[in-house]
Amino acid sequence: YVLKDNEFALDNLVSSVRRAISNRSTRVLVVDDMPSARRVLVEILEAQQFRVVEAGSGVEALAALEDYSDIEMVLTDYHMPDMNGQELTRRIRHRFGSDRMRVIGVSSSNDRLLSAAFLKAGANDFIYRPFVEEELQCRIALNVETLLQLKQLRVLAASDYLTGLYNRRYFYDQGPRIVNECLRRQRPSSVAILDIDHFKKLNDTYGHEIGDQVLKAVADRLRSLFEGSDSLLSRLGGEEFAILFTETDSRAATAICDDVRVSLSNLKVNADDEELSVTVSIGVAEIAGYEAFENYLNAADQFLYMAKHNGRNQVYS
Ligand code: GH3
Ligand code: MG
Ligand code: MG
Ligand code: MG
Repeated sequence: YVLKDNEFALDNLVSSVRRAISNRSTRVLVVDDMPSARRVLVEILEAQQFRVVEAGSGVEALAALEDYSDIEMVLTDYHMPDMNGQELTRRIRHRFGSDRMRVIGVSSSNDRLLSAAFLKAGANDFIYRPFVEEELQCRIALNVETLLQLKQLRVLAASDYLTGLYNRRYFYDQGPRIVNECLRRQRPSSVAILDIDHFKKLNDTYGHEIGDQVLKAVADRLRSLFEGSDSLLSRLGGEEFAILFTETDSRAATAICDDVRVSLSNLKVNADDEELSVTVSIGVAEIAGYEAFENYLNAADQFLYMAKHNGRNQVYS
């Protein structure tokens, strides 16, 4: 029983620390036409370490959302001269999904239909004035918790379990969007597929676990090579990686990939008592038209095949 109690206490501690951290990183927008009413909410939020922005009307609130891209929660009054809280909520929902922006309606208790009006417009929650401070805090905390959980889900859904790089799903999800942005600005982009040479032999010789260590080491080297660049790096699966280069034509991408190839061939992986090394082959294709994203990946794959066929440890484009 003592152990259970301790576990519980530790759990509480961890979650309260996490709450404090996440509050500090959450920016909240408070919207009310009455400065005194706004003040009350701002003080409660600031006492809980939230970073707060204030707006005195719906129009000001929409402007604040333009100015502060990190706002994740809006507390809004209903009755305001230029735009009521329901309309503001509707406009916010038009731009931000519930997974990134929480909206909590606040209004005086005379009109009990307001909660439904807010919820129908897309609010996540509602609280009547005069509120019980603890209830308000709980509702805010629950919404912050939900934001955090959704963020964790997004990260998990986008990452490769073994290497921590972006996974195939994220690459195929974001790739076309990034490419279209480049095309719109009439800038080239390029895609590369990288495949470790004779990896099956390494697995067969040293075992799967050591194979995994090598995969992680290759991923870490790739991550450090592309740190701070705009390139999108991902593990497509197995011993295959893909890189999407923005503002880069095939000639420049090929040069970068050749540096990558050399860097990886110099990588030493210490596994058991051995020092292992690998080589990679890379295929590069430029994206300059409006074909489907997969077609460019197929083109890169064809070049990869040529690199393999012609002896491996080289870049083809
Ligand atoms: P090539 O030079 O032509 O690319 O030869 P290869 O042996 O690298 O190519 P092949 O596609 O035949 O083999 C890839 C191997 O990668 C097969 C599989 O055992 C191994 N593999 C795939 N995913 C994983 C993984 O997550 N961990 C480990 N350790 N091995 C993996
Ligand atoms: Mg009002
Ligand atoms: Mg392969
Ligand atoms: Mg291979």
